[in-house]
Amino acid sequence: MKVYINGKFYEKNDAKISVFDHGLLYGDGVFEGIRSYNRLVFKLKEHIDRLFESAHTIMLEIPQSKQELIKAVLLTLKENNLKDAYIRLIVTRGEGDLGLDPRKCKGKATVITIADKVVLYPEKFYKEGLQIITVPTIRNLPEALNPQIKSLNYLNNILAKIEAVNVGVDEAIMLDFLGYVAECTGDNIFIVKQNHLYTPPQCMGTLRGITRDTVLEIARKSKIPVHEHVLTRHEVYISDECFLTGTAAEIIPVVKVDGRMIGSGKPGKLTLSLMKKFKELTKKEGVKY
Ligand code: PXG
Repeated sequence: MKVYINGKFYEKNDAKISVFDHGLLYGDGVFEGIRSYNRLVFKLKEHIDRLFESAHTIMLEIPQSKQELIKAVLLTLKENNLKDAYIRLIVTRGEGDLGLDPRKCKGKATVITIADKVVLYPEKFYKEGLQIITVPTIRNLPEALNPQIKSLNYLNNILAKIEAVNVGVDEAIMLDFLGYVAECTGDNIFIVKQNHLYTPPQCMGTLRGITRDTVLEIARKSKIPVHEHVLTRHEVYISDECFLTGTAAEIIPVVKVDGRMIGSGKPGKLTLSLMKKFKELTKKEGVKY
């Protein structure tokens, strides 16, 4: 495997950055997770735009232009001869000293692109649905660390993941600071009630996921009424269908939440139809390499 670091390719074992990099010392940096399907990179522009937005807010100057980063992603995929891949784009503050002051990082930001194969969940869960729970750790407050910033500081979500894994569950619902459903640790959440689609609004401690936006777009085109609306756990429990969305997970049905069966306990009709439409879209849309 070849890894791109600051304009050069390195073999996996030689792909190294400094222990003084503030990405490691403080989680000071931003990232994106991107997917390609059959040599087409899905929603590449949207991911690059979001990376630059995250960087803008944390005042991190990305040394390459958007076009150059797009090139780096495509080149990494070609170098690794990957047809279907998961691409991790990472930009850290770069090498500094042991103080957290970003001004101590005198050089340029570190830009890393890794491309690999990924299977997040076994096929069984896509067919039978996932069981999830609500965990005690809440999503970051927007005024503390805004969830819109895809920063290298994912401890908030990792704590929630640990709480789920501790009781033998693979994914967790995180509530926002008011106790409403925000999202899962690496996925957005949707419910279906009487053929209407609901998902929490992005302002309440929820990442505006690119897969989330794609699903909303597909639903609107299919004339399914969609609502970006605050959701309580009760509304999730009594929903007809529930599913999660994310670049890595794509669309995955949920059949049990906090021990409550969702709908019939099987992946719902609308969920299955959105999964199918999403798959079709990934086959025809994207940047070729
Ligand atoms: N919510 C959170 C908190 C995320 O981190 C999503 C939703 C889905 O967004 P997209 O744009 O992908 O539809 C994410 C992003 C991984 C991994 O390796 C995945 C994400 C984040 C961190 C790691 O599985 N997903």
